[in-house]
This record gives sequence, structure tokens and C-alpha cells, in this order.
Amino acid sequence: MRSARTLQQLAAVPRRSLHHRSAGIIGAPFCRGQPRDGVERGPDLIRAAGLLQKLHEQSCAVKDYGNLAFEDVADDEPVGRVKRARAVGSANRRLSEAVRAVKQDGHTSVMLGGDHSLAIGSIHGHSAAVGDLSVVWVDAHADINTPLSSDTGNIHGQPVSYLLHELHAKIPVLPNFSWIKPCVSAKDLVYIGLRDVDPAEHYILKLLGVKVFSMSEVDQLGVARVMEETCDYLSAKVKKPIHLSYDIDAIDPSVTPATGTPVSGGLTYREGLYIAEQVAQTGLLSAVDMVEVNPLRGETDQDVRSTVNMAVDLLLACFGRLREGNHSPDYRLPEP
Ligand SMILES: [Mn+2]
Repeated sequence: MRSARTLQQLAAVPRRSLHHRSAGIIGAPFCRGQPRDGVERGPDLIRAAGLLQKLHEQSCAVKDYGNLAFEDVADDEPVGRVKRARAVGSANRRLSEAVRAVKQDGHTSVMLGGDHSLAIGSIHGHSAAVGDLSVVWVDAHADINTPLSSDTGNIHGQPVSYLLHELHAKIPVLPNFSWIKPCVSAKDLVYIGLRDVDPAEHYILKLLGVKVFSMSEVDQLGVARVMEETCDYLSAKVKKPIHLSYDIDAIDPSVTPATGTPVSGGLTYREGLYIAEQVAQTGLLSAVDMVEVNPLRGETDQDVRSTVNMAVDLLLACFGRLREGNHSPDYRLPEP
């Protein structure tokens, strides 16, 4: 016969045991993947909004590895249309090594950007440490232009192309990029939130059969079904560690206006959080990027605050914070 559980024993059973998680935080104050100054301030702003303390308060261990120092690259002339390839290549090489070290130390890696070109190094380093990955890419944009298909030449619109095995033959030689080995399969990639996709990108997504939940699918299915299908899709065969690459511009500009390339019609605050909560609940989240927070793109202090606070709330959700509330497993009610 099963013995009756006390109230406190019942209350102490978490939905999933997330309290043992630890966050290894890397700041990547880098902006050369796109033309606008300010995005390099993201890591310090996100820390200043209390990320580390709030993670501690939800019983998450935190190690801050500080900000990476990126060397200035002289004479970084365009290669074809590709801008600042040498700076982007060398910064990502450094980041890749840093993320690999954080994973080898046993943490869930948290890369604070910086622009989205940093996903190259973050995903590369993550894969170098743990092997095959799933990637959940939450963004208004697909960031999958090849260096040759890109109209702007800004590498923050291209990172996925360097990482996919299937596009390897379409990538030309670029200075400081020779260290990059493709490490993600198209079938292990899911996009959520797309609403500004270039023709070449759309062609690639269809050609490779990439799983995409654009804002149309979010509207049609609702975010709950989108996340159910995302998690089913990613866990259908082998359960791989998840890399969540979260571009703050996935969220609607009414909530996160301080970003370089805002696109209207984005995820609500609640939809954005729900995505992070559900990825965390898989228990497979192994690394997260939080990118494209740019305080100089906000018109008011409130614009910047709202954008930074969203980034913090998303990261807290990644480490198990639930809107229903949380308590640590050893919590005990005070006795009278
Ligand atoms: Mn992006």
C-alpha cells in the first residue's frame, strides 16, 4: 500500500527538475555583422538589468565568463558584397572556443550578443563540445542567405548558411572563415517567427525542406500547437541537445523596439515567453543566444528598458521560470 504523501512532499515535486541547471554566461560585444553601432552594448545592458541576480533567485547556478575582447581588423575591405568578413570570422572563432569551454565546464551556455552573425561561433562551439544538435531559431528573419545570395552583404543575415551541411558547396572562400566546418543538418533546424524572408532564403528553405513556423503559422495554429509540433519534430528520432538562437526582433517592435531591423507583426510578449518556457521544459536546452538588442535604436529610455527586460525575461524562462510560479525543491512552510 502506498503511503500518503504529505502536503510538502507533494508540493516539492517539480514539473521537471530544472533546479540543477547552471548558466555559463559569455558576453559578445560585437557589431560588425551589420552596419549599426550600439548592438555591442547588449551584454552589459542585459547584465545591468539584473540577469545574474534573477537567475540566482530562481535557484540557477551562474558563472559569468565576462565579455570577450575582439581585436580590430585593419583593412577589412568587402569580399565581393560581403562586408567585414575578416572581423566577423575572427570574432566568431574566438566565440566558438569560448562556448566550447563553457560546455566542457558543464554549463548551459548563454551567449549575450551582439549581432546575429555571432550564432556562427556559438553554434559551432556548442557542436564542437556536444556533437549533433537541434537548432531552434526564433527570428523575424531567416538569416540563411549565402554570401553570394545576400543583397546587403551583412553577415548577420547569413549565419545559418555557414552552419548547414547542405549549403556547404554554395559557400565561397572568405578570409578568416576557413576554420568553420558545417555542423547542423537542415532536418535538425526549426524556425519560429519569420515574417521578412528574402526570395533566395525562401528558395533555400523550400529546397531543403526546413521546418518553418512563420508568423502565419503562429496565427493559424496558435503558439501552443507550434511548440507542440516543434518539440515533437525535434524529439521524433534521437533527442539531441537544443541550441536556442533567439533574435530579439522576433518579438513585436511594440515590445522590443530597440533593435536594428524591426519588423511589424511579431510575437507578443506572451508568445515569446511561451516559446522559451516550452524549450526549457524539454530538458534538452544546452545553449542559448540572445542577440540584436541595440539601445541606440530605441527612441526613448522606455523603448530600451522594454527591449532589455524582454531579453532578461526570455532568459529566465530558458532556465525554468514559469509564470505559474516557482519554488525551490527544499522549500518548507514555516511552522507555527
Ligand atoms: Mn537574426
